[in-house]
Amino acid sequence: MFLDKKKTGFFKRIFSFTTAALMLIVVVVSSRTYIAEAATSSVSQLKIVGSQLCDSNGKAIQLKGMSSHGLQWYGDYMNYDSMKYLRDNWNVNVVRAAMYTDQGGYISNPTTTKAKVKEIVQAAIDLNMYVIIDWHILNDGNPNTYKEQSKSFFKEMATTYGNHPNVIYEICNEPNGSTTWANDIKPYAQYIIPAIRAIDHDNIIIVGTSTWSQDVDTAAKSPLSYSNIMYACHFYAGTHGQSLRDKIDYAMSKGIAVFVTEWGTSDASGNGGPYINASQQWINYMANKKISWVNWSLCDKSEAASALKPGASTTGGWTDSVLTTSGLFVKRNIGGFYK
Ligand code: IDC
Repeated sequence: MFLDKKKTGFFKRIFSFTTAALMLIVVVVSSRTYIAEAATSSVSQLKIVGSQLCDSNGKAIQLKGMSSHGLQWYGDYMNYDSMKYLRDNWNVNVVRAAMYTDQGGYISNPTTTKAKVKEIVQAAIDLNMYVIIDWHILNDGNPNTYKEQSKSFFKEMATTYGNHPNVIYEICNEPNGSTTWANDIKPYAQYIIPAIRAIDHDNIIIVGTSTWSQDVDTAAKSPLSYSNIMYACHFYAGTHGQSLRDKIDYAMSKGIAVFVTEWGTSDASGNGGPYINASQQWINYMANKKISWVNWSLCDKSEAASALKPGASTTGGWTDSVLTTSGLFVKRNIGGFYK
C-alpha cells in the first residue's frame, strides 16, 4: 500500500503523539508505584521465626534505636521532629516510649502520660518507624501490682493502633525484688497477652524477665505458648558482661527470642563511665546474633547514659558537639560506622 506524503505526516504525528502520551502514563504510574512503595517499605509485619526477629518474608532483621527517658520527666525529647531526625540522620528504625507506671507516671497521671504515648505512636506510624510501648514498671517491682490498669491500657493501645505493623508491646519493663518468673511474671503475661491478642493477633509482644529483665535463661526453661513473643534482656555496660551474654546464648539455644529493649553505656545506676570498650563488646555481640536493641536514653539529663548534653534541642538537629560521649558512640553504632 502507498501513502501520499500528507497522509504519512499525519500518521507520523498521530504516532508520536500517542507514543508521548503512553510514555507519560508509564512515567506517572511507575512513579506513583514507587512513591507508594517508598512510603511503606521500611515497616514490615514483624514475626518470630525460632529465636530470631524477622520481617514478613522471614528474613532476619535487627532493629536499633533510642529509648525515651521517663516520659513524665523528659517526654519532650520524643516527638515527630526528633524522631524524624533520628531516622534520617542516625538510621534509627525503632524508638521506645518509656511510660513509667510509678514515680509520677501513668498510675498517678494517666491522661497526660497516655497522650504523650499516643503522640509518639502516631509519629512512628507517620514516619514508618517501629515503636515500643513500654509499661515501665520499676519501683513497683511486681507487674501484678497494677495489672488491671495494664490490661485496660494495652487493650486501648491494641484497639487504637493494633492494625499498624509499627507497634510493639512491652508489657513490663523490669520485674525485680522478690518477683519470680513462675509465680509472678508468667501469670501476669498470661493475663495481659490474651487481652492484647483478642484485638491484635500478630504484633510482637515483649515480656520482661526477673532481676531487672536479666533472667532470660529462666524464662527459656518455661516459655509462654503464644506466637510472636520476645523476652527482654537489659544490660548496663559498666555492670553486666559475659555472664549475661551467656544467659542470652542459653535462652536463644532453647529457641526463645530476645530483645534488648534497654541498655546503657553507663553502670546500672544510669551514671558512671561511660564504658565504651565494654559497650563495644556488647554491640558486636548483638550484631553477630542479630539481636535488636534500644539505648537508654534520649534526653539531656546530666547522667552518663544520656545521649544529649544539657540544654540540647528537643527537636533534633544535633551536631556532634551537643552529643555526650555516650550519644556519639551510640549514634555511630546505629549508623553502622563501627562494626
Ligand atoms: C533511671 C534514670 C534516672 C532515674 C532513675 C529512677 O536513668 O535518671 O532517676 O531511673 O527512675 C533501669 C531502668 C531505668 C533506669 C536505668 C538507669 O529501667 O528506668 O533509669 N536502669 O538506672 N534498669 C537498669 C538501669
